[in-house]
Amino acid sequence: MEAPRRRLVVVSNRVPNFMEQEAGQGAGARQAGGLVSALVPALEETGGLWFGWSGQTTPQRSRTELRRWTDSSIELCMLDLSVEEVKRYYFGFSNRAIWPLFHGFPALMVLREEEYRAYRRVNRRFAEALISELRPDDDVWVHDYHLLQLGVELHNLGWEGCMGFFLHIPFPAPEIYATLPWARQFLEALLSYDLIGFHTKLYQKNFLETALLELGGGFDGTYLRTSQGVARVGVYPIGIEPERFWTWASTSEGIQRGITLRKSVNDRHIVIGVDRLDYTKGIPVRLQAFQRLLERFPSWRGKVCLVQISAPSRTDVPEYVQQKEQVDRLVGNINGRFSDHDWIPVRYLYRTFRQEELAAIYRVADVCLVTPLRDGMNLVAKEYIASQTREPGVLVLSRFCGAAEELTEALIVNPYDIDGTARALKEALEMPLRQRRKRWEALYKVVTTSTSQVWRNRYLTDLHSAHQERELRAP
Ligand code: ADQ
Repeated sequence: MEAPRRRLVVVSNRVPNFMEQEAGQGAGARQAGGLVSALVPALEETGGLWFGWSGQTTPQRSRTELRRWTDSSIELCMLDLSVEEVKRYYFGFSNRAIWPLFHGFPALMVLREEEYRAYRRVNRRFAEALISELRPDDDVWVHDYHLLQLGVELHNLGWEGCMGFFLHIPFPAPEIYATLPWARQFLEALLSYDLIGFHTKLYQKNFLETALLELGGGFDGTYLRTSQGVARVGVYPIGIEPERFWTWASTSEGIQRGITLRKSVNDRHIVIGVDRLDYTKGIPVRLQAFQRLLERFPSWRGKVCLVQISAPSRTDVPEYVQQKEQVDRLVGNINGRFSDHDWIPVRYLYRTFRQEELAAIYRVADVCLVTPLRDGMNLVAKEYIASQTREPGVLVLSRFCGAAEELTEALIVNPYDIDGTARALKEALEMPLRQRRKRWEALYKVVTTSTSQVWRNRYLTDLHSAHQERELRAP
């Protein structure tokens, strides 16, 4: 069903880097991430606005002057943050408190009151800067964990229009969430949105259980009603634009790139891993599982290469520095132990690729090994499936990512179980074509049905009806 055409205002921590790409600085950089390609078509349809941090910093907090960039259909509107704000709100509270907590790693959570206060202040600054840009019939769609409190701040400034929130990361189980000292404030803040969206039923269930425990009230299957407010709560698994990946992988350039990669490993089997270098993505356990394959099944020695592509991420955060050191060490150990004069088992590329390049690499990979310890959705799994042909490879997928709720025909593994993952990897490498094709056809159907377009249209349709309901209920 097509959503009605009102102006869409997307708010996220960062705006897409269209300006850099336009200036040619984006050469070699990622052109469009999952979120950008999911939302840009909707913004283009309605002449939309994307609002967020510019990525620029000022030495001190200064008067907010918005930066603007526009093309024929999309407007970017950005604010700068001070060095201190970025340190406390972004690297601090967002990425060292909420990120580990929501991914179920409370022991990695670094809690500092001044960082929480900075988080609140920056959410307020976003609201103050955004409110003057809004028109009464805009649809405001706020994205992700950096801006959980933006809705309540907009509300305090008098915004009564349509406003939804989507969480791209998991929502943790109630007993884990309860370790956050400001647990209640965040729940109350979320209730100012008309619609709260999650990737999976599990995250929705975790949120509802938490909210009902903490705030009381009830859920009727659509609306959560508590003494603190009412919000619609729903499940919207994000998808990709599958035809883009298929097309990229099929261009002559893509095919050539695939041939070059295959030749470079002397036609050996290729296992691919692609992620941001993040401790939630399970890169060390993936390397260990690959090592276990070589240990336990020696006939695979010399016959398979793991190509691990890791995009640098949050390199200023200590946990990410440690993760990189661990990955570097593991790659070195495996290669030192198993390499032969004509074979290096792990090829490790620590950089960003363009999505066209990734599509070509996905196409020639015999196995895609996706092993997050916890991941909101994981788009790489869907991109891999979209890039395959009638001679498809096999997806080995962690049960702890959102994608596992939909991609049930993948070989599902518990990434903590290194032996089990190594066995699944062997099974994937040895799977006969008929079985690969059967699994892939089922997965391809999911990926081409549950696309990014379906995701945003379903979300926006529900957002409108949630807002209309709220208006009807208003005194
Ligand atoms: P991410 O944690 O960034 O997103 P993911 O869903 O895997 O994770 O998306 C990563 C995107 O970056 C993919 O489009 C992938 O192609 C791209 N990418 C990864 N490594 C790359 C590299 N080396 N070079 C270039 N591109 C690379 C968050 C949540 C996820 C959720 C998404 C969308 O953490 O769980 O799926 O948002 O909601």
